[in-house]
Amino acid sequence: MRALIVVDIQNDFTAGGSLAVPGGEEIIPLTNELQGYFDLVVATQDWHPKDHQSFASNHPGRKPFDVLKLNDIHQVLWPDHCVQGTHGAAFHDKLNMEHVAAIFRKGMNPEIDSYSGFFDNGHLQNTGLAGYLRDRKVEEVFVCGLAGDYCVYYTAIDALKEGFETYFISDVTRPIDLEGFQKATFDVLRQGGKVIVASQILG
Ligand code: VGL
Ligand code: ZN
Repeated sequence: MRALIVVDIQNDFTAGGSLAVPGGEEIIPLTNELQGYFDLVVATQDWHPKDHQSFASNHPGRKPFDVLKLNDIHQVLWPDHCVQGTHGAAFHDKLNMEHVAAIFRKGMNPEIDSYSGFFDNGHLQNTGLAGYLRDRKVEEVFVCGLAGDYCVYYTAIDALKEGFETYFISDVTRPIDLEGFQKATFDVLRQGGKVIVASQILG
């Protein structure tokens, strides 16, 4: 079975959002089209409480994109984004959610960030995604969404660690930082994943 994991296509990561990824909304038409080619489609949703420690606003004197150690883990500080129940946290209106079988929310623990759809950044707690995919006999996972150098990248790496054959769809994502994205795709390859483009699936 083949699953598509649609990562964090939410208002705050697209045009007009508080942490808008350049061109983020451009990937929505292909994301919608791809869904028809999979046995299973799941989505992840960044879903933070207001007091989340990844927000610069919760560290007086710090500003967005500063870096610090949070409980011993490297942490980029972000603008407030994807706050639970807000418009910014909702999926983009143009994203087709009709065929999405399950939504895995992440980033709820205020003390730790969670880029991957599988685990928090300390690998302390899992979201249930790996077990869900295994229950449905998924062996191959394909990842797309936002942002390519953060949540999509970490989701792909954890998929590999969990033993799934993993495909990173490089033209159905956009990064926050281009250099980080190049590193991310090399790392996916190095760890045994495949980097592909949508046309290889759509035919
Ligand atoms: C993300 C930064 C902070 C992402 C989430 O979805 O890539 N990036 N939270
Ligand atoms: Zn976040």
